[in-house]
Amino acid sequence: MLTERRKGKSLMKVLLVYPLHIRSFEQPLGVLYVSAVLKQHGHEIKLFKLSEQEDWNFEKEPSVVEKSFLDVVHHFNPGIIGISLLSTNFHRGQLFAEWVKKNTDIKIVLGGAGPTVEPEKMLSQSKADFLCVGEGEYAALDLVQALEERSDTTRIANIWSKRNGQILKNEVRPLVEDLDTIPFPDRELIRDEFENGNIEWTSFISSRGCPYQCSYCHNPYLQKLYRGKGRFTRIRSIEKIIEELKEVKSIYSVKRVTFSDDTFTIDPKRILEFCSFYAGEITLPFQCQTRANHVSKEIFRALKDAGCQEVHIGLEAGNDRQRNKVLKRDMSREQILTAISDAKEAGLKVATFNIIGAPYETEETVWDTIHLNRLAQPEAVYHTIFMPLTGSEAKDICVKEGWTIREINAGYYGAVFLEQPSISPRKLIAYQYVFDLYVYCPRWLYPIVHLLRFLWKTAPPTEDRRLLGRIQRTIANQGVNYLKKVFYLRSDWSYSDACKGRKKGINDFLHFPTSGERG
Ligand code: B12
Ligand code: SF4
Repeated sequence: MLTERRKGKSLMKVLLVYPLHIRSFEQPLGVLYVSAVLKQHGHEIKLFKLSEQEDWNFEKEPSVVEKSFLDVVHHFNPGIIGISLLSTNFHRGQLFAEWVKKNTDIKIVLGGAGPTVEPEKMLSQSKADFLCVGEGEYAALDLVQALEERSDTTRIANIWSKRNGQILKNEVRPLVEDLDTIPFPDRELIRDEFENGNIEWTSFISSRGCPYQCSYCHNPYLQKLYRGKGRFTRIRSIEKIIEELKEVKSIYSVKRVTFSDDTFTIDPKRILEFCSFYAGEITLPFQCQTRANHVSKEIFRALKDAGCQEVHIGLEAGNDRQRNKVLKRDMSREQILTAISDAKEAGLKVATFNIIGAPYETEETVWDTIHLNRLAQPEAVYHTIFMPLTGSEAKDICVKEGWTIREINAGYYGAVFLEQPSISPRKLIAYQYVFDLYVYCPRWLYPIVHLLRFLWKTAPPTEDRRLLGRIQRTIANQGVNYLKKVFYLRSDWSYSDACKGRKKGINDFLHFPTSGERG
């Protein structure tokens, strides 16, 4: 039976799918917010997510996930299945939808950052019936209720649908103006993750909508999508955030807190006030991310006094042209260096975010990024490979230039999705491999790091099991792991999942281009 009647209310069972493993440092709040609103209106929700093992092996053994997923579908018997996707895991969304439709005629809706920027592609190239563009809480509610009442589902704001092979589109509804009106994310769906100790850093979000224009990010796309639909940057009240923190702290075992806001210090006055409340009432260590032009010594001191341990700051590119003209970061080297030194002076650990392989990147500009990090000496450097995400201006540049863009079906650790003439995929992968060694090793060790980079650049793909290739990869791996151990011992860092991967062997992260593509 798809729907039940309870306390006079008609309930629909909704199975939400998160096609990844819940990470210990950041949880998928979007899907938990959707659940909270549906539950508030009486619907019954279950979450299907992957175990760490299933996530690692997904590409090799999807049938294992298929079986456990279909078991849940048969037992729970939902009226609709909602799949939360980023652009990177659309292929997983396609599989889940296929598994459902192979066995049942349950309706499927896709939602999340991926479907928001690529609705046409994701709806037409999957077996889903509906797709939610943008904020999903109330759109999902309207869809579920329309299905339940068997009323028209084709005119719901944000919801696109498919009928006879045609895609029926709808505009987005105004943004939720007062974020305080949305119930707290439904963390009951991931209670097991708290109980089994997987969640190291519990995620919260205190604002939505970043006002900046970075060319590689989806925010400028959202700004256009929501033009005329309300204030884009919205901030929750301090009272509500503190109330949520207290509630979560009282229910689950919370060790540390992550604020998933794009720019946590977007409103400097509010953040100072927030810090004083947090220090008095919450007293849990936390981390956040911000921009170098939205901080000051005073803010860093306040963050530190409130219990902040780490701040993540976007450095992104050392070369001024790359940073400001291509990536549109709108900030100077001086701003970045000052922010990092102020944060360190306040006693905070700093991690920088860096992108390599953005449009027009060359070896020289990669070195500019290494040098700026060497100057700044943050405690950690996250160095990811550029992804030409649909909806971003940076992807438009790549398309205009006629460069080859590959289907994005993995994260940006070791996978290259853009081929441009100024730097080859192999070179990029090799730079990413040793990037932090260049930042942290003394210069006299550079010849060894260059050698390791060369070995990695020319290493055969992992599938190549010939002895020589294996030896080459092993030397590169052992060398890099050894130097990282000596110069990059930051095991208590929040992005420990990435570090765990490093310990396992960097090969696990790499998607090698074929040998013909070497630079
Ligand atoms: C926390 C986070 C993560 C977490 C959790 C991911 C998640 N699904 O939430 C982790 C660590 C796993 C993660 C990983 C990555 N991330 Co991330 N991440 C974020 C971050 C900072 C916050 C997400 C969040 O909580 N947002 C707040 C909630 C309220 O918004 P939301 O998630 O979009 O959800 C709303 C709607 O999308 C919708 N919705 C969401 N799910 C569903 C489901 C249904 C059924 C419906 C109807 C609606 C719906 O309703 C929600 C409520 O309004 C965002 C930036 C941001 N501000 O969103 C980036 C972001 C989502 N990440 C991004 C990227 C690129 C990545 C990585 C690829 C990076 C990498 N490592 O390579 C990986 C992906 C790894 C992989 N294997 O696929 C991009 C995605 C762009 C895109 N086009 O897909 C973002 C938008 C950052 C950016 N500015 O570019 N990330
Ligand atoms: S500051 Fe960060 S979240 Fe904001 S537009 Fe730039 S990259 Fe996106």
